[in-house]
Amino acid sequence: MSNNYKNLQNSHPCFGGQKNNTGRIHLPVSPGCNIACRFCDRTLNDVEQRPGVASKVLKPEETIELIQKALELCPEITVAGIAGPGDTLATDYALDTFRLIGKHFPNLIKCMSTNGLLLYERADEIIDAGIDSLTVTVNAIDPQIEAKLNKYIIYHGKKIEGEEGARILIENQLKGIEKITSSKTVVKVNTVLVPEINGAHIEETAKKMGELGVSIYNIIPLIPQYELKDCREPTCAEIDEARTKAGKYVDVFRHCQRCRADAAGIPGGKDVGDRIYQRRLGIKETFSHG
Ligand code: CLF
Ligand code: SF4
Repeated sequence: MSNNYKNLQNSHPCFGGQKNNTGRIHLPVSPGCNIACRFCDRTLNDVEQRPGVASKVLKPEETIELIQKALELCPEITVAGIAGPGDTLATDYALDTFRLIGKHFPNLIKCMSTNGLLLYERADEIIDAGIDSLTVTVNAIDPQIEAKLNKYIIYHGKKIEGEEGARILIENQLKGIEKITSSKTVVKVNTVLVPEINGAHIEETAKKMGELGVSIYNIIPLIPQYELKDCREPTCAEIDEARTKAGKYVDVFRHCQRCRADAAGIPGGKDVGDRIYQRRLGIKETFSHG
């Protein structure tokens, strides 16, 4: 186990640090996404508590004051995370924000989340920006299965649908993960569990992630919506079974709160989001962790 992962297990709420009551602030600086998950309803709003939902996209320089305020209201916050509302690598705003955070709050853990389409080609920038923890959402490693979860990708300006798009996405995710795990940045992988689609594929995915050096694996139950609105949400027993199977190959995170892209506070505990993001608006597109 790397030292960096060991440190995060005490200080990062999504890497084991939840036992120490640590918190995070999400900064919704990334507009627009470059893939089309079939369960993702990209609407910004202020009502729902789920990944990908955020209220208002911020400019990188606007985040500094907000972080300051969040730390005053919730000193337990140890992590500044960016998980949407769009993909963090589809634009430069997330990396620009992390560079600013590194200057202003050198002690905060920098946590970034991506769908991984551009991970391989941008891996060096992530490492150079000093990202401490990176989450990649990998919902399948088989293009046939992935195509049932993702409609298309927009790759270097080209829309590529179905299995062909899924194959490119998976290839870039796996190559990108391998590159990052060989650096100081600790990698977590998230998988959205859709029992009818990837339920029987979790073990194979987890095994691959273990082989690639991923530190921790998070299985997130589907929130049925958009094109997958008729799929059912996994039962507690199914989630538990998937986590147990995955646990044979890689550490498993079991406390995910399916946070919004503008969450602030202690996941599942103290919530200061409303006091930080006073203008939670219902506009435009969104994204996140998946
Ligand atoms: Fe945020 Fe995600 Fe970093 Fe955590 S959330 S960017 S890794 S600081 Fe955590 Fe929230 Fe689950 Fe995400 S509980 S949705 S896993
Ligand atoms: Fe993009 Fe995330 Fe939505 Fe998938 S879940 S389409 S990666 S915003």
